[in-house]
Amino acid sequence: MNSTVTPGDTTASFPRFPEGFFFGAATAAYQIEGAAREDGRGPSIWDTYCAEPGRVAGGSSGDVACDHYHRYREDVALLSGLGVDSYRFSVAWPRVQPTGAGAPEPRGLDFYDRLVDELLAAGITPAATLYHWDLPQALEDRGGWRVRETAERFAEYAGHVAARLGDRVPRWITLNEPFCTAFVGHAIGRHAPGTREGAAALAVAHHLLLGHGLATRVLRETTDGEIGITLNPDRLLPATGSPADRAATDRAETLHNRVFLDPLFAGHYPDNEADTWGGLAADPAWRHDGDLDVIGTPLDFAGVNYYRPITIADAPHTDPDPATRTAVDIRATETWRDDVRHTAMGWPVVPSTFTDLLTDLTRRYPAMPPLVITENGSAEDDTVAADGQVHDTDRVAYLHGHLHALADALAQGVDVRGYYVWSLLDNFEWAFGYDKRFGIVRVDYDTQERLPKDSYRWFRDLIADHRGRTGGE
Ligand code: IFM
Repeated sequence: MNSTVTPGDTTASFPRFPEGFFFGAATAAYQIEGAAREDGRGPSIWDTYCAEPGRVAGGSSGDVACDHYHRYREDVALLSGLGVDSYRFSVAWPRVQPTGAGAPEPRGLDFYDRLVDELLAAGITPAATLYHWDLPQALEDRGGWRVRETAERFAEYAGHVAARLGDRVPRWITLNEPFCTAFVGHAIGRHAPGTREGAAALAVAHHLLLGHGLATRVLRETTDGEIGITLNPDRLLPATGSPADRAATDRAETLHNRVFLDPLFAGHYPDNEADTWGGLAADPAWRHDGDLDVIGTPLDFAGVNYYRPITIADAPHTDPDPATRTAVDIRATETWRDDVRHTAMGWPVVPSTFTDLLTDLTRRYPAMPPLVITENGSAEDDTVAADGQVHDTDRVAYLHGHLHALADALAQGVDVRGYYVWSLLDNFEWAFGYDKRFGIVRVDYDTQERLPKDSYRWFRDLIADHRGRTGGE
């Protein structure tokens, strides 16, 4: 199958997907909703983080974002025009429980109720993510994900959302990318809460998994919908064939992937922890008997977010600069590659690594449920051309390459049920603020005008082509 496309070539042949394969678009609450202080929403750790000088590019925040809270009908109409089978959104915990505990705020649930009904009326299957990083600040003040109690609160929150939406939402995702919460949030410090805490980051990873398992059990009792978790497993490649770089890649594999995949889908913790963490996890008091059973509660699908490969080299010395040092030092570093294009995020574009990741996951975790690609896409330096349109040829080429790579994985026997593009809209890209645009629809943040890009039309045509041949989801 042809996996290459030259930039600008939007007519190259579409990849083929099996009957029943579904297509969607994804977003997340804090990145698009705005309305940060409306209808009883409580503060989240991202509100706090954004308010701290120097944390987010341009000093921006999700206070207004894409104003989706008020414009969701327009956004559902865009989804409808795209022809997607499904829309993946996230529910903001601080809208549902402003302090992360206690009775739900009905106005918060009402918003998701309206959104779900709007989607269903448009013939679009809602897929709800329960946690896409916006922890209620009140829970952070009580220890956040460092403490077991937050896992229990998360399960209660899941129950409230499922009680209201469970009759109409057939696809549920507990967590989005726990790697980012645990390590980008608590070891690198580039996401909220923005700390560098060493062992606490490992406790966070564990409590996230525990919360996922507890929430899965509550969802099972409350809804008939499919339940999964979204991870961002990385395709890690050693910079050279040297034993040192290979060993560094093994450690990175544990940090990025195995810390989540092994407990979820193999029933144990990684067997190379001592080598990876050094003394950090010598006494993991946060692990209790029976936790692995909860974490391994069977799922209907595993969500995979994939963007780029990471090249790893051995880095034997701890970074002496406290400003850049991470609190979990696995003696490995990411290296730049000169041989490929990079997106506006500086991420290398190598679609074949997507195929490799998926085939490798299936081989290493035979007990893994079917996969759903819950995010894939690229940030590009889009401009509005003289004709008033956004001709985002690089994004089209990226999507084309990655969808062909996905089709290649399917052809090799990997069971993938659907694909969500990231993202429907340009939005708040966390510490990068509004500088990075991932949308297939441009958002003018001054006017809130939505402008579909060439990639929107390309994806729309791909979906129509698929449906024309197979009938769709
Ligand atoms: O914008 C994020 C999203 O919130 C989680 N996955 C990666 C995307 C791009 O960085």
